[in-house]
Amino acid sequence: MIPKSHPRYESLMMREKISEGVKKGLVHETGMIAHGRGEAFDYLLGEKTIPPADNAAVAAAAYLKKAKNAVISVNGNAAVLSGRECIELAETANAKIEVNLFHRTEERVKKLIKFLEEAGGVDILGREADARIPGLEHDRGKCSREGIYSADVVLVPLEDGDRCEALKKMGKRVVTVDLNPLSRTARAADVTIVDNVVRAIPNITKHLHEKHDWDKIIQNWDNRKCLQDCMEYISRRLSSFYEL
Ligand code: PTJ
Repeated sequence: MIPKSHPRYESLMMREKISEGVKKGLVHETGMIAHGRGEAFDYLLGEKTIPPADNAAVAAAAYLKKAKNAVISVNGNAAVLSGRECIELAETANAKIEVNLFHRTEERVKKLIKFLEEAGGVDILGREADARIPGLEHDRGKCSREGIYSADVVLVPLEDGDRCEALKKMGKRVVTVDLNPLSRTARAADVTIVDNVVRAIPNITKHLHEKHDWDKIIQNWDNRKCLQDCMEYISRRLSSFYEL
């Protein structure tokens, strides 16, 4: 048991959740590697929501607010780290949730749907897999016609670059949460929140409750500039590290 007083309590608890998730068959084993990469980038950010990531969370809220059929795509890592928060976001944004996996097995889809239902989710999509994302081979292209296939806005936390690009080619607006500002997903998405899912998802929900000129936010949104701001933040933080 990790004591709450441990200086790295939050980070260690996330590791525990991922590790438990693997044991329960919710998280794919490579999810641990993905998490480790994320952790390294989180360390560079100072494990907090940096200002450009907060701006991106407002832009994400704007896209969700204006969507006609928004879908939150949940994979193994996102479910165990922020399943409850994804459900709250879906309720606030009037969005659907679809379990959609990179390493898809029917068994893991079923387990994850059950996990999300136990956390309070209703009508979770993903089991049916009655449509395909064009251009993606094998099972990772499978999706729900009622969900991702027909969505206009898709929120895909911790996504792989290929799928993000394929969703863009389908004409969708893609919002992602990725701690790595250099990733292909980060660069291909319309809105990239360079933050940990555990902070980013509730942050979008918080912003959805605020009053904003949503159209203007979308009109003025520049994702490349946001990624550049994230890189500059990290560079400034690193170059002044021993002066702090
Ligand atoms: O559950 P599945 O089968 O859908 O598989 C999920 C993983 C994550 C294994 C799969 O999508 C994958 O391999 O993803 P990648 O290509 O490793 O990309 C994951 C990205 O998410 C990387 O850029 C990580 O830096 C980032 N990341 C990892 N943990 C977090 C994160 N971003 C935000 N919050 C995190 N906690």
